[in-house]
Amino acid sequence: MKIKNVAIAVSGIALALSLAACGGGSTPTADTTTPADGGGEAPAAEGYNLVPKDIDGDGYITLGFAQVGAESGWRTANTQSYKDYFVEANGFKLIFADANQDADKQKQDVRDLITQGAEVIDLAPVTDSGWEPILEEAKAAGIPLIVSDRQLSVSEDLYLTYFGGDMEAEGNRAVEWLTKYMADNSVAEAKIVHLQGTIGSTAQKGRSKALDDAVAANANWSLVAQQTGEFTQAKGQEVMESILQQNADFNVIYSENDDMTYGAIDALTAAGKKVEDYIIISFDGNKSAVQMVIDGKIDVIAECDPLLGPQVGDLIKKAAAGETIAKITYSVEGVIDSSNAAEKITVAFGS
Ligand code: GYE
Repeated sequence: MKIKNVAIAVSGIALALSLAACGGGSTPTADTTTPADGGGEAPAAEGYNLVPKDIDGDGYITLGFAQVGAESGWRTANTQSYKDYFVEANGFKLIFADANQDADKQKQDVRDLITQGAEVIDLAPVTDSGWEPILEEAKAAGIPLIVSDRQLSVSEDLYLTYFGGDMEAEGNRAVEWLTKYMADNSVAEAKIVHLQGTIGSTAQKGRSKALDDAVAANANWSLVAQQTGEFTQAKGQEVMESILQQNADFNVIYSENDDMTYGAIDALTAAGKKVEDYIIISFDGNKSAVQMVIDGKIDVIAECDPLLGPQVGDLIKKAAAGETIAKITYSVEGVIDSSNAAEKITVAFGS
């Protein structure tokens, strides 16, 4: 046991050095000494011992990224941040799999990444359930698995670490903003149209829970409609069109991402409604959405950071070097409204 620990520590340092060397442009040294399972005294992260490493000895860690799809501006920025970061100059290679928002396809994607030679897998799960068998397969194959962007309802011994937003906290920030806005502006009632994201994703579950809880707690808040727009602009527009056709009476739109918000705003405009007459709450913080806050169309955006590639890369390097990393790391996020939009647009992602 002791000898094994020393070997792991040394190989971890060797890999860290080889990754650092890659950054500097020199030829990386292969690390072939680490056994498949870390198994050292300090776990890679709580309840989990597999350590990311260069299994095939080609000098790079190959990341298999099981991505959700290409449904939104957030997603485009997220994918790009992985493609930009996981390159040989940073000590990595990337195999990219797009699940096209299909949870079943994504399960096969993870299996394929294992057979294609991924040395660590990053899973951004479409939905949060049914993952145990696949995660066990990855573990049995000695491939550490990172969860990013959306969380999973599985026990913590099945994955190394989670990195991404705290979706319920994002929802709570939006709800707190609305509570204060109503008090400051003497708005007596919130009659809410709720556009939900992909049902069963933690992005939807957390953001929806925050609103459902607030509606239950406030007698003057009610849900006029609650329907999924699947995180896309087209579906957001379609759902809002049908709500408008039913002549629903509402003054608040709680839309779980910017793309559905764009669709809803298009539907309002096409129906001859004045966008400024509604309190519009959105999530993410794409540059065009922040511009809409400046223009007075969107009232508040609960931020969600898509630029996860370098941050996940950092965690992988730390774990590879033998450090114990946090089981969960939430992105630092706030809200964007008229008070800070001019400053936030200068650093906003996307277009
Ligand atoms: O808010 C939405 C995307 O999972 C946080 O997915 C992500 C969400 C994001 O489609 O725009």
